[in-house]
Amino acid sequence: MMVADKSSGFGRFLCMLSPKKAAQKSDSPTHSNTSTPRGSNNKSGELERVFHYLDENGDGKISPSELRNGMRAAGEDMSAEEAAAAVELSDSDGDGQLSMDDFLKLVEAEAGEEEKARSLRDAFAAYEMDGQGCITPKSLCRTLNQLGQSDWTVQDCAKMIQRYDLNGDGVLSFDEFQTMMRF
Ligand SMILES: [Ca+2]
Ligand SMILES: [Ca+2]
Ligand SMILES: [Ca+2]
Repeated sequence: MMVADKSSGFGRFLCMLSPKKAAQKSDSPTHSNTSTPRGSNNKSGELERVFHYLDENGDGKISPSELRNGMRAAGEDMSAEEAAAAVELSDSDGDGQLSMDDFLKLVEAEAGEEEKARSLRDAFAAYEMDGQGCITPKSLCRTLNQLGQSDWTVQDCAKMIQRYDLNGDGVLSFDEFQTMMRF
């Protein structure tokens, strides 16, 4: 739970920082003369800018305190311990700092998680009982039928839900759905 909260905070931070805020640092008065082709390495170029933005002392690495300062500038409070943990997570060579590669890995992992969470939410919304915030046997059955799985009965769906219904209320919450999708 704590890890998830932290990572979503970091994702928000990346959204706030990149690419517009980072772009503001390069002081071009007009946007029109930056006619760089929007090629395939556009995204990693943006991330490089974010990296250099975070790297305050310019040593090519992001220390936990630099990460923390960057987060604070973006309006995210992060404790020294959290910053150290976030760095440690992607620190491949164990020097306690993020190299460019480490940073790209961290961002990629973050983007992957966000993407996964988004598609899970979409999937959940498709199966969810309208306005109830949960998947019921009826709503699951209805959606499966719509998807062409017409041999699924409400009883089948109830059984299916039972297997992943951790709190036993007969319906799937998003958390339970998430657990189910891991298998
Ligand atoms: Ca640095
Ligand atoms: Ca490192
Ligand atoms: Ca439940």
